[in-house]
Amino acid sequence: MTDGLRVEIDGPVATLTLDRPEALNALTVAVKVALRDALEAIAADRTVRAVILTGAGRGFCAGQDLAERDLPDAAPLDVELRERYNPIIRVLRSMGQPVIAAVNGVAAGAGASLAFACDLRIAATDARFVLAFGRIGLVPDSGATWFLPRLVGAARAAEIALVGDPIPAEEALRIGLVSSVVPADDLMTEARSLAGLLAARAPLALALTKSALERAATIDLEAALEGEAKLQGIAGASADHAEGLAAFRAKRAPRFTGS
Ligand code: LHQ
Repeated sequence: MTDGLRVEIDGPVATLTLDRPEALNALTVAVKVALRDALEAIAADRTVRAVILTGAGRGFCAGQDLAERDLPDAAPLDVELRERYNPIIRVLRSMGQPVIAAVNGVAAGAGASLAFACDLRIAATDARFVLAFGRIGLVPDSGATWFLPRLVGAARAAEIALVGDPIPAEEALRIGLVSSVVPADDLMTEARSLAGLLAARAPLALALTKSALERAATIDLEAALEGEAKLQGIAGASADHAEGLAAFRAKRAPRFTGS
């Protein structure tokens, strides 16, 4: 437990819980630093194979802690983004392990961006996404303008970002923003089950797949085809690929080691 963030490692699955329920887990400097440190440590930990990000209480994350913005030593917004938010988004995207956002309640402002930056999102029935930036005269940040069009298409992204109406969980499911919606009481069971499934996959192949998907967003088909060939060369030479083939032939479950 550090400064509003709970870190639990259970075998190959790490669960990060934003833990300031009284403020809907709004992000203070301490939480942002703790989250970045925890993600960087997990990224370097080969024993962790899947990550869950969730929130304590009735909210997922209400974005920037607005009370902290009133403090005399609060950094200018652009500095705060460059120094505290953007590094979190970068590590979420670059770490090899898949990250699941278990969106237990409202995800607003940079809290929504955090969920968008995860690889997979599952939501509780009463979760909602709020692009709250415009309501306080700000622009979407922490990757929201990059992730949204890629997740839901340009037209829907413009509607969400400009109009800013809350998106309830069922609507988020319909437009592809989340991959499933489950009753609140089942959310963590579902998240752990999905994490367990991912943790049983070949870690190197998952990491390479993440990097291929990331790169594909900014390159043409020719470059994507060549990039896939290069990554497949790496995956194909791995012990996990040999193990996967052996397990298939022996009709047994594979035991991947990440090498
Ligand atoms: C909060 C917050 C909050 C503190 C609820 N802070 N206490 C990056 C760079 C640097 C600076 C600028 O920003 C950014 C990116 C951003 O994230 S900008 C967007 C910042 N976030 C917002 O504008 C969201 C503000 N919150 C809301 O609009 C509502 O609270 C939502 C829609 C999230 C939830 O509404 P309700 O379910 O009705 O809950 P509530 O409003 O009653 O909030 C519950 C408590 O949480 C309440 O405290 P209280 O002591 O009255 O019970 C709120 O003050 C507190 N809280 N958000 N961001």
